[in-house]
Amino acid sequence: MRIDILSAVPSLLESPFSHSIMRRAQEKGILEIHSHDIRDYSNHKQKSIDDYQFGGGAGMVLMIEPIVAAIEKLQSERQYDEIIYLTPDGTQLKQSICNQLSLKNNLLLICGHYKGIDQRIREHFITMEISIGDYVLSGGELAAAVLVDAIGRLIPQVLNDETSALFDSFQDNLLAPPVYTRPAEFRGWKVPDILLSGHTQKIEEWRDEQSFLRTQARRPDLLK
Ligand code: 6GU
Repeated sequence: MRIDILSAVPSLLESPFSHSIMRRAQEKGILEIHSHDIRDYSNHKQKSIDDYQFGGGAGMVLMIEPIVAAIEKLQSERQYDEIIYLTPDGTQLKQSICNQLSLKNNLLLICGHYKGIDQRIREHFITMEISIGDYVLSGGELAAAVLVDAIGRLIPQVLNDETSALFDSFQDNLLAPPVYTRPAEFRGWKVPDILLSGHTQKIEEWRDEQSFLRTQARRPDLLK
């Protein structure tokens, strides 16, 4: 999979993909991430990319020309399955959306800033609008990083058997069960006996039960 990200602050996107699973996915050649600076597509002398909004009001708006120039340059090089705008008024991200997007070959993500991007870009180029939750971030970059991480780890061969996404919280609408590691006792706090028993079948049943109880207690909405 190849993911292109258009941003006014591309340096915000460096670290999130340079470690751990995202880094290994890129080293293995399974995932390619390319960030692009909107400013590189500005025709202005001062390389400006934002302007005051028509009708008045506080806050700048990212202008249409540099973003469209960037989108069309990238589109001339490959066909995108989706062009996704990260915005707090988008569809709220869920695991099911991540699962679907992990099957695509080429995604283009657009990060907003300030008051957002000119509405005409949304109407004529964007195919999906995604929010990562009901709160406002100062820009779409951190949301893009969340989306890329959530999608990237689902691409076949990115995770191995041990880290398999099949056991994640949400993958079957259940939260993950509690986990423990050594020592088996710390300050008198013991790991549940069942996990030390070696009974694979019983352990699996215990985990399923814990998943259910945890979901019932914390996220009853998922069980409906
Ligand atoms: Cl995608 N962008 C911004 N700026 N804020 C957000 C968001 C996105 N999702 C939740 N809050």
